[in-house]
Amino acid sequence: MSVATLDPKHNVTGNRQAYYDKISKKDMAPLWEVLRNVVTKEPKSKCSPNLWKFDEVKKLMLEAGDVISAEEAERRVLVLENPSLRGQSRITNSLFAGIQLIMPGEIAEAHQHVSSAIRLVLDGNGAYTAVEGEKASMARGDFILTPNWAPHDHGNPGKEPVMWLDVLDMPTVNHFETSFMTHFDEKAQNTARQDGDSLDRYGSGVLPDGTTLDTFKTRSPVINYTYARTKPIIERMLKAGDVDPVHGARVRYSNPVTGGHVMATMGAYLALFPKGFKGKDYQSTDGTIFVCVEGHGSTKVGDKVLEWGPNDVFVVPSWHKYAHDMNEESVLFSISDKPAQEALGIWREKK
Ligand code: GTQ
Ligand code: FE2
Repeated sequence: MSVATLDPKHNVTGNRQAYYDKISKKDMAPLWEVLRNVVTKEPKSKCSPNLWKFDEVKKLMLEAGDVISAEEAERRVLVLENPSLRGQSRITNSLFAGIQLIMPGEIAEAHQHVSSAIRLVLDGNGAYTAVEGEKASMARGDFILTPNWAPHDHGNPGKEPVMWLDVLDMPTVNHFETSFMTHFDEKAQNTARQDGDSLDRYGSGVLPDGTTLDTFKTRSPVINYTYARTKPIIERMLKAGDVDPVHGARVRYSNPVTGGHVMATMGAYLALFPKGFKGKDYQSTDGTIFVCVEGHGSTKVGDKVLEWGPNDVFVVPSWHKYAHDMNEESVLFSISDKPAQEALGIWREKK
C-alpha cells in the first residue's frame, strides 16, 4: 500500500502501524513515538544508589585469593556492579569500579590499555604499582593514576594482602568503541624512577624545563597523590573555616601543569567534614562514586539512606538529590566523569 492510498480520517492507528512496518523494513523508525524518551526533560539515570560495605567485600575478596591466582586472573578484581546494571561491568553508566586484591609474593603483569584507571588504596601495606617506570608504593588513602596507554604492573613483596579500589573509564572508552590493549614481554617494568618522583618533579612549583600546557593536556604527570600529603591540606581548610555547605572542606585533585582535572574522563576530590555536619541538598549530572576514607556518617539519596564507615564504597547516580550527614569528623573521597561532561559543555548542578 502506498502512502497516497492511506485515508488519514479512518483507522489512524492501523494506518500508522502499517506505515511503521513499512519503514521498519528499510531500517527506519518514527522519532515522534520515542521523542520523550530520547530527549528527556531531566536526566533519568538507569543506575540505582547503592552501598558496598567493606567488611563484606573484604571477606569475599580474600576468598577469591583461594579461587584464582593473580597470574591466572591477570587482575584479581571483584567488579562493583550497579544493581540496576547487572552484567554490564559498571557502577555508573560511564565508569567501572572494582576491588583488586594482590596477595604477598604475587605480581600482576605489565600491560597497557586505552582505558585510564585510578586507584584508591584501602587495606594492607607493602604493595606497589609501577606506572610509566615510576614505582609507587601504596599506602592507605593514596590516590594513584594510570593514565590512558600508560604501562602498568602491580606487585606485593610484603607480608599482607593488599586491596584497593580501581575506577576505570572503560564504559566511556567502549561507548566510543576505542578500546586497545597490549601486553609486554617482561612481566614487570624496569622502574628507573623512584617512588614519588613525578609528584616532586611536577608538583613542587617547578616543572622540567620545556614542559608546556600541551605536554600534559589530557592527563596529569603525577602518578601518586599521597594521602600523607593531601590530608593535612583539607585539615588546614577545615580549621580556617573553608567549608562548603554541600561538599565540606574539599580539594580537587589537579593536573599541576594545567590546573585542570587529573584526567579527561575522570576527576576526583578529597573532602573533610566536621562532626555533626549536615550537608545541604545537592544534585549534579555526574553520577558519583564515594569512598569513606575515615569516619562514619550517612548520605541520603532520594528516599534511601546509605550508612557508611571506613572503606565503604557508595554510588549516587546522575541527578539524584543527595545530602551528607556526619556522625563524626569524616573524610570522603569521590570520583566521577565530571571532566568529560565539562569538556562537552553538558555538566549541570543544582544547589
Ligand atoms: O589493574 O590494570 O580493575 O587493567 C580493571 C582493568 C584493574 C589493572 C581493573 C585493569 C586493571
Ligand atoms: Fe590495567
